[in-house]
Amino acid sequence: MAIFLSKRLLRLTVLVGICLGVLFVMSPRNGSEDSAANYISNLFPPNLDISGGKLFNSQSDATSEEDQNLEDQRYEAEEAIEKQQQEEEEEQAAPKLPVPQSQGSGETGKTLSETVDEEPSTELQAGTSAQGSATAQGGSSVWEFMKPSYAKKGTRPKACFVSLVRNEELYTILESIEQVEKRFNKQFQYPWVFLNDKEFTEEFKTKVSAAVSGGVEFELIPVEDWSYPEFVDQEKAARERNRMAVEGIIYGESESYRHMCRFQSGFFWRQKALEKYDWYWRVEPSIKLYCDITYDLFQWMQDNDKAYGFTITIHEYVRTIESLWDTVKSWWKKNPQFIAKDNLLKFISNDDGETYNLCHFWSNFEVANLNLWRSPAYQDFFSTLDETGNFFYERWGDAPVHSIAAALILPKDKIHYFSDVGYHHMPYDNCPLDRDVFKKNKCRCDPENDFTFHSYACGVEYYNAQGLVKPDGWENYHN
Ligand SMILES: Nc1nc2c(ncn2[C@@H]2O[C@H](COP(=O)(O)OP(=O)(O)OP(=O)(O)O)[C@@H](O)[C@H]2O)c(=O)[nH]1
Ligand SMILES: [Mg+2]
Repeated sequence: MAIFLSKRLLRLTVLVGICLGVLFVMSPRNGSEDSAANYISNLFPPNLDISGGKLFNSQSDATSEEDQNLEDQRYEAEEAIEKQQQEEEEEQAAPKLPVPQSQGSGETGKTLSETVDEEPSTELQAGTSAQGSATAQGGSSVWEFMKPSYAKKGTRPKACFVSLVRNEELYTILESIEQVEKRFNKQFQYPWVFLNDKEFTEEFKTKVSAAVSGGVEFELIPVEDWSYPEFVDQEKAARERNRMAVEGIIYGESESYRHMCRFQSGFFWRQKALEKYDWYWRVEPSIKLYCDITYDLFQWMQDNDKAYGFTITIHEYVRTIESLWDTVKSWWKKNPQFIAKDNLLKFISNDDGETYNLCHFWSNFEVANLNLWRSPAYQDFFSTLDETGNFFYERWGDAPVHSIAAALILPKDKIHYFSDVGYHHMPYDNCPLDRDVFKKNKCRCDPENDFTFHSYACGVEYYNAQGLVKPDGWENYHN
């Protein structure tokens, strides 16, 4: 075996020597030793091993012709691998998003809706939802999926308030309940659902039950909906939290805040207590309702084919969502069938999707249809986001997650701004600017404090994206 190996080694050494000699003769005359070496190495694929050791097959009697064949095959295989790697890298690179024609930038010349039109419509799996009320019968859009929950216009919708809350927030949630009951729910008596990652105390349940006018349920969140998925590296998550704490990022150090944001993004709508409902209104501790709400918001949403309603818009802290938009873009590229025709992209991007402008609906107030989040499109969107682990490594908030999804997967006319709902969550107000609404609904807020057109809010982006006429004097608020 040793003799066989050394004979072959000798043959190869001679062969390599001849080749190197020829190459040296062909190399540039005025080059240094380095340039000659570069010239030679550039003739080979970068990852080809020319050391010789691996060219031997010590288990066979292969002739030099067979050696050559093996070498050729190996070369071809390496080329194929390289080509595949290159294709994969191109695939993963941030996609160029379609540019609406109305912008006239002339890049790809395609609007999102055109992309959707051209794409063969991908049949969605029929989803299950509240007592079968939104079982999709096919169709590629989220709206198709949600439509069954709009079938009974003019009737009372299956709706509830939902509050994720801690036992220690008993008195601040009681303040919120009092506001909502006084200004709205005493007329309508919609039920409340309270969710907690810890068991609610008896005191909490007793005092809250006494404060609400309709039914009430208290539900413990299953531990798997409020814990680390196995693919998250918890040590890395802890390191990133420490880094954010040092940088002074709000809630940067908080582990529970991250669980909360992930839960509100991907799990609240899966809770058992919500299965029987199509609609929810999210209520947080210490909020205020400044005006009477004299009509049924849920039924209005249902009867007017709305899916997502909000009161305040705001910009996100960029440090908390650094890689979110790239993740969204690659999801978008892979799933054009989920992007709504006539979506609200302009609200969340000033450059046709190239970058995120940080605008979002402030999710501490939401009146929305649960089937939006139950839809295959949103579930796919959430899973894609979740798999990055960045709810934990960064600090992705449920507000940008909900808002980006709603802006992309819903037609824009399904999204509604409740300009008439006076609302406060520390430190911002939505205070009706319309004098008649203000008077009729007995508002108790200072219109001067209305946040809608403030430069840190995104009211301007929203009105522009929806093609709405801004109220007279809005510029005075834009500071
Ligand atoms: N059960 C439970 N609820 C939580 C936890 N953290 C936050 N929440 C609730 O989740 C909602 C959002 O949390 P907040 O602390 O208000 O977050 P935020 O609105 O971004 O921040 P603030 O400006 O401080 O209000 C609130 O309804 C909280 O009561 C938690 O660890 N457990
Ligand atoms: Mg809050």
